[in-house]
Amino acid sequence: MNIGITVYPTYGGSGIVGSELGKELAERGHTVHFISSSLPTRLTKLSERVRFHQVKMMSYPLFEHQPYTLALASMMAKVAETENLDLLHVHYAIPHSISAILARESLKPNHYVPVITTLHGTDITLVGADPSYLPITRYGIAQSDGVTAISHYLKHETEETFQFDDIEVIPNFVCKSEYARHPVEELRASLAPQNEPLLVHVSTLRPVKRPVDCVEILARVLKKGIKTRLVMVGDGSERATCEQRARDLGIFDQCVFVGEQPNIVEYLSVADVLLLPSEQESFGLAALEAMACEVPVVASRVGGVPEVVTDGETGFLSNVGDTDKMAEDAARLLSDEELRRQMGSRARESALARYNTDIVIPKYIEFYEKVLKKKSEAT
Ligand code: GMT
Repeated sequence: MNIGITVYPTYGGSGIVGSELGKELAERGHTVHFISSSLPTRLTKLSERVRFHQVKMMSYPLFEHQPYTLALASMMAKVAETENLDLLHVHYAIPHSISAILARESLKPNHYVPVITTLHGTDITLVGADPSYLPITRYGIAQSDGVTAISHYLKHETEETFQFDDIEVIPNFVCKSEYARHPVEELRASLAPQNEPLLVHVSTLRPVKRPVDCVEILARVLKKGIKTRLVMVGDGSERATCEQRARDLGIFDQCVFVGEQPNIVEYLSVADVLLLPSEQESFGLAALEAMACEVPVVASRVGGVPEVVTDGETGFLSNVGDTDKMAEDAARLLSDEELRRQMGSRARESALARYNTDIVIPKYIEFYEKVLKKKSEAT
């Protein structure tokens, strides 16, 4: 198949999922055309089967805001026509579905390019549900030729908010060879000079991830007499607040803020516990990636997280903001190596049994075929 994929190139899990999906599809013999404002961060290698088409935007004094949705639609239509795309698959509904629908309609009746939308989370629960975007998000979903959601939770939320239920749940995935714990002694020595156990948090450090809770958890674990350090991977608006809170609590020296990192697996390979205290999480890709690297997860019981992390088996779940309980769980894991090892190995087992690429990528291919078949039968 000839597949067009659009993602947010620089920010968040939906871009990672779309990019990794493209790479996996190319490995299975499909040709993937990424259509985006810049090269998606995980897309380091382009090839004959993985191509990139940059959306260009003309600036004009009249435009207070540049109309990216339209520029994206134009590029999608151009690529669909010149590369004879079989379908357009967009990740995150706003505004990608709308652009794709415009592109599809602009090419009719010469070429019908079906639009598949994958819902990732805040495109439904936060941004899409806001009155300023709700009607157009509903339109984008309803007019798509196929819709998938990354968790049962998100499917349910979409049904509730948009009264739309024709949604296939296709979860996020990990590649078992890429996401595996491997020895990274040098990194461990630099992050834990006295061989302290490490709490690790990986996110875009936005308010919805509640990264400040990680600092609160660290303070409570230290109070219990467990020497540990906190590694914060990623960057975002809350970084300064986290740093300030750590200074206020007098534990700044026990924190390492490493910013955005290209090789997350290395940081997961040194982690003893992953902290994910999010306010909202439709899936929790960071939890899945940690689990694949044998890291037990201490997370909030929100959204799709309980579908990924089994409380008491592969990690521990708590109510949002309950940093006392999260600290208790983290301390329990840090002070019991056998428990940590058992939970870590169960975590990898559980991640690979349900979310390995060999299981999930074929689901996307089957879904594409189903949508294409439905369209060809209708014409
Ligand atoms: O967090 C967002 O605002 C959007 C999105 C993203 O691009 O990171 O996150 C969602 O998609 C991820 C990948 O499918 C999921 O793992 C996250 O749980 C989900 N975030 C939320 O629902 C807050």
